[in-house]
Amino acid sequence: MRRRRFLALGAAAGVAAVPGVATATASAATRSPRLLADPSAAGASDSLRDLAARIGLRVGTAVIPFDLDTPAYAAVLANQFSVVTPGNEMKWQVVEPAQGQFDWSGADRLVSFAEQHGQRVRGHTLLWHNQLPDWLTTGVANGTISNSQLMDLLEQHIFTEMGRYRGRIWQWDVANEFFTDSNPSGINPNDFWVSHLGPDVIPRAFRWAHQADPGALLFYNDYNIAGEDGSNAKSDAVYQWLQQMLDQGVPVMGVGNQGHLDTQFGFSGERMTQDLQRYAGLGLKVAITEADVRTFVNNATAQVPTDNLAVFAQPYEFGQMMKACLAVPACISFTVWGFGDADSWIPGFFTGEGYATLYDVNLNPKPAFSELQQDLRLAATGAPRRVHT
Ligand code: 9MR
Repeated sequence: MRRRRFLALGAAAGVAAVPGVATATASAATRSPRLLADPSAAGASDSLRDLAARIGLRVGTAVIPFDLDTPAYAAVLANQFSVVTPGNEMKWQVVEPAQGQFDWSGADRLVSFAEQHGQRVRGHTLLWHNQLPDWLTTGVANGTISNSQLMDLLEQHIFTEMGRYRGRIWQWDVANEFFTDSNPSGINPNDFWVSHLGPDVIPRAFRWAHQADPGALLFYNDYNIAGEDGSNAKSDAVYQWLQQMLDQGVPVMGVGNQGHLDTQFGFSGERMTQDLQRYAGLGLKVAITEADVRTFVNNATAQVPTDNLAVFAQPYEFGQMMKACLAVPACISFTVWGFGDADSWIPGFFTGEGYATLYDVNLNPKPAFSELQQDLRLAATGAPRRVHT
């Protein structure tokens, strides 16, 4: 009963069910920025999105909707990418800053940009310990929100947000970052949600999400779960948990490996391939969801690497991630976490680091861009045959 009420609330907010996949293949007339950069006779340009399209892959990026006001930013976004993820604008803290008061402005803007440019949307994220609204965390801390009310609020949140965008989101990151970084790894008992509601909150969220938008691909998303840590313990734990979830009929449909790398740490592209393949072996889709590769830089403004070798290591690691995705047919999207160094979250979070994206601070493509383009070109067309005479 309660579920129906929440669905009705979504409808009352004026949100009709729109077939999202259909809108994602918008007509040529609505894709004009791309057509300007897509003049070849074959109808396929050298953009990341067009090369990837030839093998059924989508290339995405996190977006800051405010940046759409900058024409150069909007042009790169439209020309190069076929999936968008709101970096922050679908998080609970942003969409419901005061209880019962909603701000969908950033998310709406991004979804409509995507639909106008033949892009799909990755929704991010419904169940996470971070970027929760103050009214929620304060209420839980001071006891005015009980655990059972917290569960109801989560259910309502999922139905409200997914109901609003029902049919227009390709993949949803339903649950984000629940596993510990220890060896062995497991669901973090100290996580905000798990400590209050127990680990069963995660499968519950997936079941609600499936009811709220039955057409959306529902993802579990985390970092260091495909080749990034030496032990692979976190990947093992996530894999076992996914097996359990699927055995219980929980509608988990995909695994997102974030792909936040740093040139100072080891990383195995081969292991990433194996881990993605292993998830795919469970019948799941896989995706790289937040790729970036950071390194030490001179300062946060110019973001010039301090180590000469970093300009080789950075594109190499991007290329290794792309090759892992390309090798696994179930890998349906490769998303970077912002495409320009000026917009990246890295300098604000990692002292002394930056240079983490595909474009420099002036929005010029870097070697990492060429690396991905070359990988995609080879994947799309194959190497030309040798001529021996
Ligand atoms: O890019 C996001 C940044 O603007 C926020 O300040 C930050 C808050 O934690 O979250 C960033 O995005 C995160 C994503 O939602 C989940 N994986 C890690 C990302 C980087 O922190």
